[in-house]
Amino acid sequence: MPRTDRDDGTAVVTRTRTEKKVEHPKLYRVLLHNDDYTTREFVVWVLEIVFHRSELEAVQIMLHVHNNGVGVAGVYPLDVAEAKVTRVHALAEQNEFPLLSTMEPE
Ligand code: TYC
Repeated sequence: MPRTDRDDGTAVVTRTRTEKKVEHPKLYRVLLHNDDYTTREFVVWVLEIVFHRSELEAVQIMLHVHNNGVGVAGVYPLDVAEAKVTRVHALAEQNEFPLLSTMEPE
């Protein structure tokens, strides 16, 4: 650290900031939407497999979506969130359910 000694015996020490502030990647909420056709069991399974939720969390999130129309499955950086939405749609299509997933900035 640069140091300037003064004649009076005191000194000034200056520090330059070398590190940038930590950058927080923008996060996105991945949402599940309610519908009348997808089974509760399938939504719980998707929450366990795609979003790594415990069975209890998965049931709670599924019921929240069922009762409120929409709910948060998880919060992720952009690329991860996009991959989850794509995976939900692929699994829904394979199983012939209309389950909808979208994302929004946190
Ligand atoms: N409403 C569906 C039913 O009663 C269950 C459901 C819950 C569907 C959540 C989609 O994202 C969803 N079978």
